Parts: sequence; structure tokens; C-alpha cells
Amino acid sequence: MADRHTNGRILLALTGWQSEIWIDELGKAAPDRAVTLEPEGEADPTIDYAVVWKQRPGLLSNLPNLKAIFSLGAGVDHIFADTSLPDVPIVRVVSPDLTTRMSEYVVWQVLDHHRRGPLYRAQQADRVWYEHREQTAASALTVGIMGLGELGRDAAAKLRVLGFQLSGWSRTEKQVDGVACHAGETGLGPFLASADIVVVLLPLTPDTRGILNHDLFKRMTRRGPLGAPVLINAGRGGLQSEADILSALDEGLLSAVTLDVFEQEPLAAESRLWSHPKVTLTPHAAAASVPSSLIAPIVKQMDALERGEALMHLVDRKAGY
Ligand code: NDP
Ligand code: OXD
Repeated sequence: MADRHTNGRILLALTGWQSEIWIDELGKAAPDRAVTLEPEGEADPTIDYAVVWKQRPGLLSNLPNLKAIFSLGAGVDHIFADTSLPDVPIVRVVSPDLTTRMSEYVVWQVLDHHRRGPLYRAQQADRVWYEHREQTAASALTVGIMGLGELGRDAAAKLRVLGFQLSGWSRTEKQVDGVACHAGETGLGPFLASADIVVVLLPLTPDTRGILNHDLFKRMTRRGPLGAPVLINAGRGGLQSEADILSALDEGLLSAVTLDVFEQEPLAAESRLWSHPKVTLTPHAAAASVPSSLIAPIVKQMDALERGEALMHLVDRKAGY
């Protein structure tokens, strides 16, 4: 019987995620491609593509005919955790579905802090009726977005509709409608001086690792309507020092934080973050990678490459994202 798997072969390498649903989706989107898992696909010279989330270090450098690596996340720090990567293109997720999910998360958390959600929930738990009715207008607050990429720009557009003032910070100069844009080290000071709520949508790279630390919190404005600023990190846990976040909350440098990502995931049961009254936690759930929306575009890119077309959403190895 003829082999129906006539096109480039795929190794699916996932850590911490169930494979079945991804295999099902690959089967639907690419019935003409064989899909292999470890250990069968290890060092297999017939593998053309790797589709990965936190692949095992060393796995990819043993695939002699690998043509491209596809990340199942928008972030690619999980791929670069392997220091022996082969020199093939790396494609990351840029997807309307993922972008929409992240913007929902950002809008949800910004509004929750703006409309005093944590305070009202605590009062409800204590059966306290709070007569204080002061509400700041959205237009009186500036939301500063660290990372004006695919996710940061969409979140900014949606927050703008709600009437917030916006500022943003990126590595290279940007122009984004309705956003006061700042870039690089020289732009960081003015950016931090502008923002009442800081939303972090940066990638984790050697340049950004640990950037959310005590020194940066000290540079944030405390003159806005909220007093001390609110921090929302949905980028990566490696961007933050959790010890510094806790001390900044205790010292009043920050008024509240929302964290979706952590230095170590899952967050250790003994972390003080779990029970701190000024901390809102979500379990790396801001924008899930959903097989039914991500796999078909990945397979289309494989098809395009085989027709001699260029890949889209390539990672810049030098920049690290
Ligand atoms: P992009 O690559 O599109 O955007 C990254 C942005 O960060 C760009 O504006 C870039 O600047 C900026 N940036 C990078 N390095 C620096 C630096 N050293 N200094 C200042 N700015 C910098 O990424 P996405 O928007 O698609 O995704 C952002 C991150 O969100 C991902 O890397 C991932 O870590 C995280 N994420 C988290 C999820 C979750 O569920 N919590 C889900 C999905 C993603 P420039 O514009 O100049 O290139
Ligand atoms: C991503 C993530 O990078 O889910 O897409 O964190």
C-alpha cells in the first residue's frame, strides 16, 4: 500500500502539555504528513519539522535534516533554553486567537484594578459595606505597556477604546496610534514616569531577564491618582524578581500586582505571593495556545516552505525573540 505521508515529517515535542489533542489537530490539518513523538523521533533523519513547547535540550540538534522549528507559544525562551539549537529558522505563534485572549486578560486586569475589584472582594468576604464612592475616570489614568509587539499593540488598541491614556516601551522606536511611545534605555525613565498601571508583555531575553526589580519599581511614578502604581506581568516570570515585588508591595512602591507568570512554574506552595492581599495570581493562563487555532496556520507554513515561499513570524536569533 502506498504511503499517504508524502510530505515533510513532523516531530512533536512537548513538556508539560498533553500530546493527544495536538496530534489529533495535526492529523486533521496535515493528513499527508507523518507525526512522530519521542522517543521514536529522536535522531530521526527523516524528520523535517519540529513543533515544540519546552523541548528537551539536545533533542533538536540530533535531527540532521531538520528544516524549521515551530514554537507552540508566542514566546520562544522555552526554545532558547536549549543551548545546542541547530541553525534552522524558528517560527513563533502570531495568531488572532492568542492575541485576542491576551487582550481580554489585559483589559480584565486593568479594569479590575481601576474599578477596585480586589478591595470590593475583600470587603465582601468581610461583609463590609463601603460607602466611599470615589472612582477615578479611565481618562485620568495612564496604562503603560512594556512591549509594543503583536500583543502589546492590540492590548493598547482595546484599552484606548475604554478611554485610558496610553504609553508604551519597546526596544526600537515605534509609532502607535494613541500611544506615547518610548524606546530603549533612554526611553525607560520617561515611560516609568508616565504610567499608573504598568502592563508587561515583553519577551524573556538576556536583555529583559530580571528587569522587573526593585530599582525599576523605585523609578515608577507615585504621583498619579492611584498613588503607587499597579504592575501586571503577563510576559514571562523570568522578567521579575518575586522577592523584589513582595518588598515593593510591603514598602508601598507598588500598590498592587497581577501576575500570570512566575520565576518557577508551577509557583511553589510556600510562596508568599499566594496569600498576599495585594497580589492577584493566575496560573500562566492569560492567553492559552489552542490547538484548533494554531495548528492549521503552522501546517500552511510548512506547505508554503515546500513551495519555495518564505516563512512568516520568524524569530530574530540575535535579539532572542
Ligand atoms: P513580540 O515579539 O511581537 O513583541 C515583543 C515586544 O517587546 C516588542 O515591542 C519588542 O520591541 C519589545 N522588546 C523586546 N526586547 C526588549 C527590550 N530589551 N527592551 C524593550 N523592549 C523590548 O511578542 P508578542 O507581543 O507576540 O509576545 C510578547 C510576550 O508575551 C511573549 O514573548 C511571551 O513571553 C508572552 N506571552 C505570554 C502568554 C501568557 O499566557 N502569559 C501568552 C503569549 C505570550 P521591538 O518592537 O522594538 O521589537
Ligand atoms: C506563549 C505562552 O508564549 O503561552 O504563547 O506563554
